[in-house]
Amino acid sequence: MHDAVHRTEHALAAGLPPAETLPTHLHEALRYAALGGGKRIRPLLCQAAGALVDAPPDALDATGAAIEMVHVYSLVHDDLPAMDDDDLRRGKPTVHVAYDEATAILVGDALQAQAFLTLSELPLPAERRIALVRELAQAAGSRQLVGGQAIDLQSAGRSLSQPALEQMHRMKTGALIRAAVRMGALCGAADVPANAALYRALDDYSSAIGLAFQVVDDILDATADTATLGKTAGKDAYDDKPTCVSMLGLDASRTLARTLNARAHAALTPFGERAARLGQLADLVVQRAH
Ligand code: GRG
Repeated sequence: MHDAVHRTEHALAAGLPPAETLPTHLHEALRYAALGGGKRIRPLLCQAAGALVDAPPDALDATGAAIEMVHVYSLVHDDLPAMDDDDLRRGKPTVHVAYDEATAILVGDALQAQAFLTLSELPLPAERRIALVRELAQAAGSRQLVGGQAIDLQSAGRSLSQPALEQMHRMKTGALIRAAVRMGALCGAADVPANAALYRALDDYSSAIGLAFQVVDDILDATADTATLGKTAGKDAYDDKPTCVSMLGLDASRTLARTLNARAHAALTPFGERAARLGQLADLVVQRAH
């Protein structure tokens, strides 16, 4: 995993415009946002799913970097005063604090465009590149990531039913996680109908860990301190946001995270040892909350 994180870091550093490229202020901020931080869970998932189908490692590295670019853009925009208004992310000042608001908006815009440019230039056949672009565009769009964020912003101070909360999390957090897993597989097994069982199992896996990821994020927001998280702790309660912890309580949330982990592992059973890395990633997500 350490090696995979290193490869992602390298692919991101190589895939982003150098800080000396005009406008230097923007590119400096862009690299500040994207490099040297974060758990890189989505690229790790992409690489682990790709390993299952013997996808070419260089394509997986660049694909993981593209997914991370979309993720970082979403974090930079989420931290803006118009959204979550946060001043700490990955243990350092958020982009609008370190630079300014306009720069943070532009950093997000540029990262999103760079992600799709990266996919369009992958060392893969054209139809595979189109399938990857489509997958990421669907996950990042208004029916998934952006839509989930819109619902989240509307729901502050309101109560949501448990299915509505779950739906929001599937859109806001789960969609990009699902895309990361599917895109890793697409790098090696492009024919989805011919590999229907594989994609069904991977979707079951990512649906479980996508939700577990959010449950754990809610638990950590309620239990960990700011220094450990690298972002402001206790923000959900402060913003009066409905979360898994506020609805179910801490113990039931921890039990749910463990149940979802078991579900993720069950989905991987048909692949045996070949899916060991995906299994370890599910454990990594859930163990953070204990
Ligand atoms: C602005 C379009 C738009 C979307 C924002 C990312 C996001 C959607 C909101 C952030 C708030 C939040 C707590 C989301 C749920 C879980 C999540 C995405 C956490 C951050 O991801 P990690 O834990 O972060 O993988 P690192 O820093 O490790 O990459």
